[in-house]
Amino acid sequence: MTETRTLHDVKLQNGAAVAETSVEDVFDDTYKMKEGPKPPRMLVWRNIILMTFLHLGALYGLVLLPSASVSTVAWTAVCYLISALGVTAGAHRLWSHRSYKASFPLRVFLALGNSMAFQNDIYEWARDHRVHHKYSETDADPHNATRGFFFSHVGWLMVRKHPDVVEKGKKLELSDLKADKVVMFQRRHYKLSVVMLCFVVPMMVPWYFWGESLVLAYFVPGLLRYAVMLNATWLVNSAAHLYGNRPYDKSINPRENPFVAFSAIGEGFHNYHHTFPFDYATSEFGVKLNITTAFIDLMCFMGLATDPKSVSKEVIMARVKRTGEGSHKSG
Ligand code: ST9
Ligand code: ZN
Ligand code: ZN
Repeated sequence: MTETRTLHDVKLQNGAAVAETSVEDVFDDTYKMKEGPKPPRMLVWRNIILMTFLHLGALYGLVLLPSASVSTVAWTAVCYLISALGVTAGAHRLWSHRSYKASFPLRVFLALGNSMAFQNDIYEWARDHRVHHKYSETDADPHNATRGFFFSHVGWLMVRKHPDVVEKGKKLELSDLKADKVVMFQRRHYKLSVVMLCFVVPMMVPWYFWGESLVLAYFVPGLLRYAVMLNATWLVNSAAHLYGNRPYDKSINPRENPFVAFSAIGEGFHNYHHTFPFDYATSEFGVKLNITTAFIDLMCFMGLATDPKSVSKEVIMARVKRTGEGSHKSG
Protein backbone atom coordinates (compact mmCIF):
# COMPACT_ATOMS: atom_id res chain seq x y z
CA MET A 1 0.00 0.00 0.00
CA THR A 2 1.27 3.45 -0.86
CA GLU A 3 0.65 6.40 1.36
CA THR A 4 0.78 10.08 0.49
CA ARG A 5 1.40 12.63 3.20
CA THR A 6 1.19 16.36 2.73
CA LEU A 7 1.22 19.00 5.40
CA HIS A 8 -2.52 19.46 5.25
CA ASP A 9 -3.94 16.04 4.44
CA VAL A 10 -3.38 12.45 5.15
CA LYS A 11 -4.84 10.31 2.41
CA LEU A 12 -4.47 6.59 2.24
CA GLN A 13 -4.68 5.51 -1.37
CA ASN A 14 -5.89 2.42 -3.27
CA GLY A 15 -9.52 3.12 -2.50
CA ALA A 16 -9.04 2.12 1.14
CA ALA A 17 -10.90 4.03 3.84
CA VAL A 18 -9.78 7.60 3.63
CA ALA A 19 -9.05 9.69 6.63
CA GLU A 20 -8.19 13.34 6.34
CA THR A 21 -6.98 16.04 8.62
CA SER A 22 -6.91 19.72 7.94
CA VAL A 23 -4.39 20.41 10.66
CA GLU A 24 -0.64 20.20 10.71
CA ASP A 25 -0.16 17.23 13.00
CA VAL A 26 1.65 14.93 10.57
CA PHE A 27 5.36 14.20 11.03
CA ASP A 28 7.56 16.28 8.73
CA ASP A 29 10.70 14.32 7.91
CA THR A 30 12.16 17.14 5.79
CA TYR A 31 13.16 19.18 8.87
CA LYS A 32 16.84 18.79 9.74
CA MET A 33 18.14 19.91 13.12
CA LYS A 34 20.80 22.64 13.00
CA GLU A 35 24.43 21.47 13.23
CA GLY A 36 26.78 22.79 15.94
CA PRO A 37 26.46 23.39 19.68
CA LYS A 38 22.97 23.50 21.22
CA PRO A 39 21.77 26.78 22.79
CA PRO A 40 22.46 26.99 26.54
CA ARG A 41 19.79 25.61 28.90
CA MET A 42 18.07 28.54 30.64
CA LEU A 43 16.36 27.56 33.89
CA VAL A 44 13.08 29.26 34.81
CA TRP A 45 13.31 29.38 38.61
CA ARG A 46 9.74 30.60 39.07
CA ASN A 47 8.43 27.38 37.51
CA ILE A 48 10.90 25.16 39.38
CA ILE A 49 9.80 26.66 42.70
CA LEU A 50 6.07 26.51 41.89
CA MET A 51 6.30 22.88 40.71
CA THR A 52 8.19 21.95 43.88
CA PHE A 53 5.55 23.56 46.11
CA LEU A 54 2.73 21.99 44.11
CA HIS A 55 4.21 18.52 44.61
CA LEU A 56 4.88 19.13 48.31
CA GLY A 57 1.25 20.27 48.66
CA ALA A 58 0.07 17.16 46.82
CA LEU A 59 2.08 14.98 49.23
CA TYR A 60 0.35 16.69 52.13
CA GLY A 61 -2.97 16.02 50.34
CA LEU A 62 -2.00 12.34 50.26
CA VAL A 63 -1.43 12.45 54.04
CA LEU A 64 -4.89 14.02 54.52
CA LEU A 65 -6.64 11.65 52.11
CA PRO A 66 -7.53 8.95 54.72
CA SER A 67 -9.46 11.55 56.73
CA ALA A 68 -11.50 12.75 53.74
CA SER A 69 -15.21 11.91 53.66
CA VAL A 70 -16.55 9.54 50.99
CA SER A 71 -18.27 12.50 49.32
CA THR A 72 -14.98 14.39 49.11
CA VAL A 73 -13.20 11.39 47.59
CA ALA A 74 -16.01 11.03 45.03
CA TRP A 75 -15.83 14.78 44.29
CA THR A 76 -12.05 14.48 43.78
CA ALA A 77 -12.68 11.73 41.21
CA VAL A 78 -15.29 13.91 39.46
CA CYS A 79 -12.84 16.84 39.30
CA TYR A 80 -10.15 14.49 37.96
CA LEU A 81 -12.50 13.24 35.24
CA ILE A 82 -13.78 16.68 34.18
CA SER A 83 -10.30 18.19 34.05
CA ALA A 84 -8.89 15.13 32.24
CA LEU A 85 -11.68 15.29 29.62
CA GLY A 86 -10.94 18.99 29.12
CA VAL A 87 -7.46 17.90 28.04
CA THR A 88 -8.09 14.57 26.26
CA ALA A 89 -11.46 15.14 24.54
CA GLY A 90 -10.88 18.91 24.39
CA ALA A 91 -7.36 20.29 23.90
CA HIS A 92 -6.07 17.03 22.43
CA ARG A 93 -8.59 15.19 20.26
CA LEU A 94 -10.81 18.14 19.36
CA TRP A 95 -8.63 21.23 19.21
CA SER A 96 -5.16 19.85 18.40
CA HIS A 97 -6.21 17.12 15.96
CA ARG A 98 -9.75 18.07 14.88
CA SER A 99 -10.60 14.36 15.02
CA TYR A 100 -14.32 15.12 15.50
CA LYS A 101 -16.63 18.13 15.54
CA ALA A 102 -18.16 19.50 18.74
CA SER A 103 -21.23 21.68 19.24
CA PHE A 104 -21.03 24.99 21.12
CA PRO A 105 -22.30 23.63 24.48
CA LEU A 106 -19.82 20.74 24.35
CA ARG A 107 -16.95 23.11 23.51
CA VAL A 108 -17.94 25.31 26.47
CA PHE A 109 -17.94 22.25 28.78
CA LEU A 110 -14.54 21.13 27.45
CA ALA A 111 -13.08 24.62 27.82
CA LEU A 112 -14.27 24.78 31.45
CA GLY A 113 -12.73 21.34 32.07
CA ASN A 114 -9.58 22.55 30.38
CA SER A 115 -9.28 25.53 32.73
CA MET A 116 -9.83 23.15 35.65
CA ALA A 117 -6.85 21.15 34.29
CA PHE A 118 -4.57 24.25 34.25
CA GLN A 119 -2.20 22.97 31.54
CA ASN A 120 -1.82 26.24 29.60
CA ASP A 121 -4.73 27.61 27.60
CA ILE A 122 -6.21 25.57 24.74
CA TYR A 123 -4.54 27.70 22.04
CA GLU A 124 -1.05 27.34 23.54
CA TRP A 125 -1.59 23.64 24.34
CA ALA A 126 -2.72 22.82 20.79
CA ARG A 127 0.07 24.91 19.23
CA ASP A 128 2.70 23.05 21.28
CA HIS A 129 1.02 19.73 20.56
CA ARG A 130 0.89 20.20 16.78
CA VAL A 131 4.57 21.11 16.77
CA HIS A 132 5.22 17.99 18.92
CA HIS A 133 3.61 15.73 16.28
CA LYS A 134 5.12 17.49 13.30
CA TYR A 135 8.70 17.60 14.65
CA SER A 136 8.58 14.72 17.12
CA GLU A 137 11.88 13.87 18.89
CA THR A 138 13.77 16.84 17.40
CA ASP A 139 14.86 20.27 18.67
CA ALA A 140 11.53 21.66 17.43
CA ASP A 141 9.56 19.29 19.69
CA PRO A 142 8.74 21.14 22.97
CA HIS A 143 9.14 17.93 25.04
CA ASN A 144 11.66 16.12 22.86
CA ALA A 145 11.89 12.66 24.49
CA THR A 146 15.42 12.08 23.16
CA ARG A 147 16.50 14.53 25.92
CA GLY A 148 15.50 11.91 28.51
CA PHE A 149 12.65 10.95 30.84
CA PHE A 150 12.87 13.97 33.15
CA PHE A 151 13.01 16.56 30.36
CA SER A 152 10.03 15.11 28.47
CA HIS A 153 8.06 14.61 31.70
CA VAL A 154 8.36 17.98 33.45
CA GLY A 155 11.84 19.42 32.77
CA TRP A 156 10.62 21.12 29.58
CA LEU A 157 8.30 23.30 31.70
CA MET A 158 11.27 24.50 33.77
CA VAL A 159 13.49 25.87 30.97
CA ARG A 160 13.15 28.31 28.06
CA LYS A 161 12.05 26.61 24.84
CA HIS A 162 14.55 25.65 22.16
CA PRO A 163 14.40 28.45 19.51
CA ASP A 164 13.36 25.89 16.84
CA VAL A 165 10.11 25.19 18.74
CA VAL A 166 9.15 28.84 18.38
CA GLU A 167 10.52 29.16 14.82
CA LYS A 168 8.67 26.09 13.53
CA GLY A 169 5.60 26.75 15.68
CA LYS A 170 5.17 30.21 14.15
CA LYS A 171 4.83 28.62 10.71
CA LEU A 172 2.02 26.30 11.77
CA GLU A 173 -1.49 26.74 10.46
CA LEU A 174 -3.55 27.77 13.50
CA SER A 175 -6.39 29.69 11.85
CA ASP A 176 -8.97 27.12 13.02
CA LEU A 177 -8.03 27.87 16.64
CA LYS A 178 -8.09 31.63 16.12
CA ALA A 179 -11.55 31.32 14.54
CA ASP A 180 -12.98 29.37 17.49
CA LYS A 181 -14.65 31.88 19.81
CA VAL A 182 -14.60 29.47 22.76
CA VAL A 183 -10.83 28.96 22.41
CA MET A 184 -10.10 32.67 22.18
CA PHE A 185 -12.49 33.55 25.04
CA GLN A 186 -10.75 30.99 27.28
CA ARG A 187 -7.35 32.43 26.28
CA ARG A 188 -8.47 35.98 27.12
CA HIS A 189 -9.81 34.99 30.55
CA TYR A 190 -7.39 32.18 31.28
CA LYS A 191 -5.93 33.30 34.63
CA LEU A 192 -9.27 34.03 36.27
CA SER A 193 -10.79 30.80 34.92
CA VAL A 194 -7.89 28.76 36.34
CA VAL A 195 -8.10 30.36 39.78
CA MET A 196 -11.84 29.67 39.91
CA LEU A 197 -12.02 26.23 38.30
CA CYS A 198 -8.73 24.59 39.26
CA PHE A 199 -8.62 25.82 42.87
CA VAL A 200 -11.69 27.71 44.19
CA VAL A 201 -14.53 25.47 42.91
CA PRO A 202 -12.84 22.13 43.84
CA MET A 203 -12.26 23.52 47.34
CA MET A 204 -15.59 25.32 47.96
CA VAL A 205 -17.99 22.57 46.84
CA PRO A 206 -17.06 20.04 49.60
CA TRP A 207 -16.95 22.81 52.21
CA TYR A 208 -20.31 24.33 51.24
CA PHE A 209 -22.34 21.19 50.47
CA TRP A 210 -21.17 18.63 53.05
CA GLY A 211 -19.10 20.57 55.54
CA GLU A 212 -15.62 19.30 54.62
CA SER A 213 -12.79 21.31 56.16
CA LEU A 214 -11.44 24.01 53.84
CA VAL A 215 -7.87 22.82 54.40
CA LEU A 216 -8.61 19.25 53.35
CA ALA A 217 -10.73 20.48 50.43
CA TYR A 218 -7.83 22.65 49.24
CA PHE A 219 -5.22 19.93 49.46
CA VAL A 220 -7.18 16.86 48.20
CA PRO A 221 -9.59 17.78 45.33
CA GLY A 222 -7.41 20.85 44.71
CA LEU A 223 -3.67 20.22 44.80
CA LEU A 224 -3.51 16.40 44.98
CA ARG A 225 -6.00 15.97 42.11
CA TYR A 226 -4.18 18.63 40.03
CA ALA A 227 -0.71 17.12 40.58
CA VAL A 228 -1.83 13.54 39.83
CA MET A 229 -3.60 14.69 36.68
CA LEU A 230 -0.52 16.62 35.54
CA ASN A 231 1.73 13.61 36.07
CA ALA A 232 -0.71 11.32 34.24
CA THR A 233 -0.57 13.74 31.30
CA TRP A 234 3.22 14.10 31.39
CA LEU A 235 3.59 10.29 31.36
CA VAL A 236 2.25 10.36 27.80
CA ASN A 237 5.25 12.50 26.83
CA SER A 238 7.80 10.55 28.90
CA ALA A 239 6.84 6.89 29.55
CA ALA A 240 4.74 6.46 26.39
CA HIS A 241 7.68 7.74 24.31
CA LEU A 242 10.10 5.33 26.01
CA TYR A 243 8.40 2.14 27.24
CA GLY A 244 6.05 -0.18 25.35
CA ASN A 245 5.51 -1.94 22.03
CA ARG A 246 5.52 -0.42 18.57
CA PRO A 247 3.03 -2.53 16.58
CA TYR A 248 2.19 0.13 14.00
CA ASP A 249 5.47 1.92 13.27
CA LYS A 250 8.80 0.72 14.59
CA SER A 251 10.65 3.72 13.13
CA ILE A 252 9.16 6.15 15.69
CA ASN A 253 9.65 6.33 19.47
CA PRO A 254 6.03 6.63 20.74
CA ARG A 255 4.76 3.35 22.21
CA GLU A 256 1.69 1.47 23.36
CA ASN A 257 1.64 1.75 27.16
CA PRO A 258 -1.43 0.30 28.96
CA PHE A 259 -0.58 1.88 32.34
CA VAL A 260 -0.44 5.33 30.74
CA ALA A 261 -3.64 4.56 28.79
CA PHE A 262 -5.40 3.85 32.09
CA SER A 263 -4.19 6.88 34.05
CA ALA A 264 -4.58 9.27 31.10
CA ILE A 265 -8.10 7.97 30.36
CA GLY A 266 -7.21 6.53 26.96
CA GLU A 267 -4.14 8.44 25.80
CA GLY A 268 -1.46 5.78 26.19
CA PHE A 269 -1.87 4.07 22.79
CA HIS A 270 0.81 6.39 21.60
CA ASN A 271 2.42 4.38 18.77
CA TYR A 272 -1.04 4.15 17.19
CA HIS A 273 -1.74 7.82 17.89
CA HIS A 274 1.45 9.15 16.26
CA THR A 275 0.82 6.84 13.29
CA PHE A 276 -2.84 7.87 12.86
CA PRO A 277 -3.15 11.23 14.71
CA PHE A 278 -6.54 12.01 13.15
CA ASP A 279 -8.35 8.99 14.70
CA TYR A 280 -10.79 10.28 17.34
CA ALA A 281 -10.31 7.12 19.44
CA THR A 282 -6.45 7.28 19.51
CA SER A 283 -6.58 3.48 19.41
CA GLU A 284 -8.03 0.63 17.36
CA PHE A 285 -9.55 -0.95 20.48
CA GLY A 286 -12.59 1.31 20.94
CA VAL A 287 -13.43 2.08 24.56
CA LYS A 288 -10.96 -0.40 26.11
CA LEU A 289 -8.94 1.56 28.73
CA ASN A 290 -10.32 4.60 26.94
CA ILE A 291 -12.93 6.61 28.86
CA THR A 292 -12.34 9.53 26.50
CA THR A 293 -13.52 7.52 23.50
CA ALA A 294 -16.59 6.39 25.46
CA PHE A 295 -17.27 10.05 26.31
CA ILE A 296 -17.00 11.18 22.66
CA ASP A 297 -19.24 8.25 21.60
CA LEU A 298 -21.80 9.37 24.18
CA MET A 299 -21.60 12.97 22.93
CA CYS A 300 -22.17 11.74 19.35
CA PHE A 301 -25.12 9.67 20.55
CA MET A 302 -26.59 12.75 22.25
CA GLY A 303 -26.08 14.84 19.12
CA LEU A 304 -23.51 17.12 20.76
CA ALA A 305 -20.61 15.85 18.63
CA THR A 306 -20.41 14.70 15.00
CA ASP A 307 -18.01 13.39 12.36
CA PRO A 308 -15.63 11.28 14.44
CA LYS A 309 -12.76 10.26 12.14
CA SER A 310 -11.42 6.73 12.25
CA VAL A 311 -9.19 4.39 10.33
CA SER A 312 -10.46 1.15 8.78
CA LYS A 313 -9.16 -2.22 9.97
CA GLU A 314 -7.73 -2.90 6.47
CA VAL A 315 -5.64 0.26 6.55
CA ILE A 316 -4.45 -0.47 10.09
CA MET A 317 -3.44 -4.04 9.18
CA ALA A 318 -1.67 -2.92 6.01
CA ARG A 319 0.30 -0.44 8.11
CA VAL A 320 1.04 -3.07 10.78
CA LYS A 321 2.51 -5.35 8.08
CA ARG A 322 4.47 -2.60 6.40
CA THR A 323 6.04 -0.72 9.33
CA GLY A 324 5.14 -2.56 12.57
CA GLU A 325 7.74 -4.37 14.70
CA GLY A 326 5.70 -7.63 14.78
CA SER A 327 4.14 -7.13 18.24
CA HIS A 328 0.58 -6.56 17.02
CA LYS A 329 -1.89 -8.89 18.73
CA SER A 330 -2.82 -10.36 15.34
CA GLY A 331 0.80 -11.45 14.77
C1 ST9 B 1 1.38 21.52 31.30
C2 ST9 B 1 1.25 21.25 29.84
O1 ST9 B 1 1.48 20.68 32.13
C3 ST9 B 1 1.15 19.76 29.60
C4 ST9 B 1 1.07 19.49 28.15
C5 ST9 B 1 1.22 18.02 27.90
C6 ST9 B 1 1.07 17.62 26.51
C7 ST9 B 1 0.82 16.14 26.44
C8 ST9 B 1 0.62 15.65 25.09
C9 ST9 B 1 0.33 14.15 25.08
C10 ST9 B 1 -0.89 13.72 24.30
C11 ST9 B 1 -2.22 13.98 25.00
C12 ST9 B 1 -2.40 13.32 26.29
C13 ST9 B 1 -3.32 14.02 27.24
C14 ST9 B 1 -3.44 13.24 28.50
C15 ST9 B 1 -4.27 13.95 29.54
C16 ST9 B 1 -4.47 13.05 30.71
C17 ST9 B 1 -5.25 13.66 31.81
C18 ST9 B 1 -5.31 12.78 33.03
N1 ST9 B 1 4.74 27.83 18.48
O2 ST9 B 1 6.09 29.39 26.14
P1 ST9 B 1 6.81 30.69 26.15
C19 ST9 B 1 6.26 31.90 21.13
S1 ST9 B 1 1.37 23.21 31.78
C20 ST9 B 1 4.78 29.11 18.13
O3 ST9 B 1 6.62 31.61 27.32
P2 ST9 B 1 9.61 30.46 26.88
C21 ST9 B 1 4.95 32.66 21.34
O4 ST9 B 1 5.01 33.89 20.68
C22 ST9 B 1 1.46 23.19 33.51
N2 ST9 B 1 5.20 30.09 18.94
O5 ST9 B 1 8.37 30.41 25.88
C23 ST9 B 1 4.95 32.83 22.83
O6 ST9 B 1 4.12 33.87 23.26
P3 ST9 B 1 2.51 33.63 23.39
C24 ST9 B 1 1.33 24.56 34.10
C25 ST9 B 1 5.58 29.73 20.17
O7 ST9 B 1 9.91 31.84 27.29
C26 ST9 B 1 6.42 33.14 23.11
O8 ST9 B 1 7.15 32.30 22.17
N3 ST9 B 1 2.14 25.56 33.44
C27 ST9 B 1 5.55 28.39 20.61
O9 ST9 B 1 10.69 29.68 26.24
C28 ST9 B 1 6.85 32.79 24.53
O10 ST9 B 1 6.42 31.46 24.82
C29 ST9 B 1 3.49 25.64 33.60
O11 ST9 B 1 4.09 24.88 34.28
C30 ST9 B 1 5.11 27.42 19.70
N4 ST9 B 1 5.04 26.11 20.03
O12 ST9 B 1 9.09 29.72 28.20
C31 ST9 B 1 4.22 26.76 32.88
N5 ST9 B 1 5.97 28.33 21.88
O13 ST9 B 1 2.30 32.30 24.12
C32 ST9 B 1 4.17 26.60 31.45
C33 ST9 B 1 6.26 29.59 22.23
O14 ST9 B 1 2.02 34.79 24.13
N6 ST9 B 1 5.11 27.26 30.61
N7 ST9 B 1 6.03 30.45 21.19
O15 ST9 B 1 1.97 33.50 21.99
C34 ST9 B 1 6.02 28.25 30.77
O16 ST9 B 1 6.20 28.84 31.81
C35 ST9 B 1 6.83 28.59 29.55
O17 ST9 B 1 6.15 28.14 28.39
C36 ST9 B 1 8.25 27.94 29.57
C37 ST9 B 1 8.99 28.33 28.28
C38 ST9 B 1 9.05 28.45 30.75
C39 ST9 B 1 8.15 26.43 29.61
ZN1 ZN C 1 3.77 12.07 21.62
ZN1 ZN D 1 -1.72 14.06 19.71
